[in-house]
Amino acid sequence: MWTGERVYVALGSNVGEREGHLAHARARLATLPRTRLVAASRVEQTAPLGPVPQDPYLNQMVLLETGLTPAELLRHLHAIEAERGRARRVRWGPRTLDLDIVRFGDREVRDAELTVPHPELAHRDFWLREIAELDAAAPPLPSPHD
Ligand code: A4P
Ligand code: MG
Repeated sequence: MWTGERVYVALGSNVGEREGHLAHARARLATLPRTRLVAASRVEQTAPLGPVPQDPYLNQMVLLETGLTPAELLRHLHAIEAERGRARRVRWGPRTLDLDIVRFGDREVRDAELTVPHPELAHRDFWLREIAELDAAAPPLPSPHD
């Protein structure tokens, strides 16, 4: 029986071939070790958030089930970002591909590399919409406490 945890990963792009960057990310996430891509939300265009003037984003959320640890998944996400030429220059600045771990099962992680759930979760309407869409497509199993 599959025992992976449900993980929500946010995809964002506002530089270059935005659709292509998202498609690359989906394909790579689907082939990570011990990982299954369960569902993907619609892609939506969103106005840039934050202090840096920049072009609109394409955003999407995918639902994974994975046996990777949060730190292992983060390493893979950074590798996938690098494949699309992601350069880390300005925080919250324009990027070819950004991959964020929004939720990882029920875990709470707070270390130098990773904060989970993602601190912006409550402030991004499009993430909340996308999560609802994924949960409708693949309803979570009832927890043992329900
Ligand atoms: N990190 C910590 N927690 C996490 C996590 N939950 N998931 C660390 C992924 N990474 C996490 O990230 C810097 C470091 O954050 C990573 O090395 C990792 O160790 P980064 O991607 O280099 O920097 P960033 O993306 O500029 O910063 P941050 O805080 O991740 O910002 P966000 O939340 O990604 O926001 N507007 C629209 N419309 N749509 C967007 O998607 N995104 C941003 C960036 C700004 N404006 C946007 C959007
Ligand atoms: Mg990021």
